Amino acid sequence: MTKHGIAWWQAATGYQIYPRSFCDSNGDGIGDIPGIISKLDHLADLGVGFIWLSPVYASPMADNGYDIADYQAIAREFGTLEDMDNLIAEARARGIGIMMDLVVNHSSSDHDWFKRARASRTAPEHDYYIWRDGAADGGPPSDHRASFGGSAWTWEPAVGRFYLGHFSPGQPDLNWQNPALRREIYDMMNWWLDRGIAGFRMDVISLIGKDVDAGIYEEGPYLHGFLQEMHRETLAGRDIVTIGESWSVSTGTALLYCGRDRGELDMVFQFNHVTAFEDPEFGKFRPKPFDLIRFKQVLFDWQRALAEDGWNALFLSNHDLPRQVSKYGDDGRYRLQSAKALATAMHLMRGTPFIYQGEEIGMTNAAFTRIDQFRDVETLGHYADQTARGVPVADFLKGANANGRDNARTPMQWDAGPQAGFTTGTPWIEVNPNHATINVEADRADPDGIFAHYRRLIQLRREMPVIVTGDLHPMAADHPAVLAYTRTDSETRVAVVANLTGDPVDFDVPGAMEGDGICLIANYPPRAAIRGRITLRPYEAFALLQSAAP
Ligand code: TEU
Ligand code: CA
Repeated sequence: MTKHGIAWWQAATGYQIYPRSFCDSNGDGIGDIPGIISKLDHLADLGVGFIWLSPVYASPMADNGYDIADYQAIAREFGTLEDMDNLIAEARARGIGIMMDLVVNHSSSDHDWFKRARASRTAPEHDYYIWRDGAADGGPPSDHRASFGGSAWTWEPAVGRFYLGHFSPGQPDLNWQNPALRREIYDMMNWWLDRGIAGFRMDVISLIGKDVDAGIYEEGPYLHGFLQEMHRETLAGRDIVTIGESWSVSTGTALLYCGRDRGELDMVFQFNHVTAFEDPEFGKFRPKPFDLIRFKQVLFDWQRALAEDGWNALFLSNHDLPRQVSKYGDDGRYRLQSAKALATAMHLMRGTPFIYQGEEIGMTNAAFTRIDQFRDVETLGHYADQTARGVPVADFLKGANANGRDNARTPMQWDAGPQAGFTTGTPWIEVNPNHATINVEADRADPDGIFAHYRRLIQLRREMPVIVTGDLHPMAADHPAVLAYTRTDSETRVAVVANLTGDPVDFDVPGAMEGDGICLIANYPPRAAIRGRITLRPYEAFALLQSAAP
């Protein structure tokens, strides 16, 4: 990509499919690839440019596919390789690319590599994983905790060593120091790229450069060397898009991944706006109070950091995070208005927006009252850890409902019928009872629905270069209720204003965004001008196209 040219993925909007919960074609209660194909027209109507497909590879599903047993086979419950090829072709026929999820920090413990690795110290695959002797007392080599609870080290009697599972014992970490392993990964990536996929979303990519003996896991010393090698061996010269997921990347390190001359990735998924509101000790299961000023500061810092180089990914939701209308908006009285306000605020920033399935109709977090309603390895692991530490069950459940992953993984709500039209059988996790009113069919029938609003946002990005590449100027950074900014290029200015609270608020329009304008999008009757003091209605949001930049 050149500095002034626009790459296809910068003007496009991404859509994340979590296959298990999207659409079940055969009544086994599990979403599948033929189900996805049957819903491609919904996504084409929405206007998305590419789909980020969460993992569909062969897997025992300990972490719903983020534990891969065979990178070149499709999970039986999701379909076949032929189905996958059909999906790629059918999506392509609608102008939609398929971005695969690349999970190569770890494999499943069911992968053949690991089966051989754990059986013998002399198997070539033994060194594909990370083994250490026990401590002097026979315990684990370090006190490193697994992300999903318990020790990160698991004893393997057959080889008399511990292996590292940074997430869980079913997800042994791959040893990127081994060149033969790296070769296998690059060959596998090329095999997928040659099938016509549009790129990769790389799971927890900042972990691959770890230095275990130095206790460095995130953004370790080998990371960027490996990413550059990967780029040379697989990505270079292909018209694809890549995005690396990292829970540790900061504005200070982002350009190391996605700077234009780095030869690594196109974008990063960063989470600074999420971790800013987690408890330092109990993490996500004990949320900290939300603070809009801090939140805006994080988002605007990222806009500033990637203003000249690199590229932002814009999102509030995914399969690991709560539904955004429940977390940052109001999923009751102002569900419609707040879903649209959040979308307006995010989609008109500089970067590539990502929509998580169901977000386009304002799906909400499911509420669970018992631990046996949860399926997620993370929630169940932390439940065990935290209740053992004395956290009362009711307190844990409160945190799990606020920030647990399953609450956003309930089936896609297609219609008001039984099981929301997701399956004719029994879904793998309960359908949210509010599908009686919140569903695709009902929302799409409403010209003022959330779907129509998203479709308009996506179209604006496709049609207006200022939304893709215009400069972003934060406005009223200290306002406790309003998120506002302008986007400018030499010809145009777009003013974006969103009240992110459920109260009417007074807003003194900053001089740099005062003026008449053409309303591009709004969730209340359109305004034709903003100047002086205006009163915004609950969750009111709009964008005005104004005359040339000052
Ligand atoms: O998530 C990265 C990750 O670090 C998560 O554990 C995250 O901290 C947590 O889910 C926040 O709630 C990726 C995938 O997106 C996630 O689904 C996988 O479980 C994880 O990697 C392991 O592959
Ligand atoms: Ca199925």
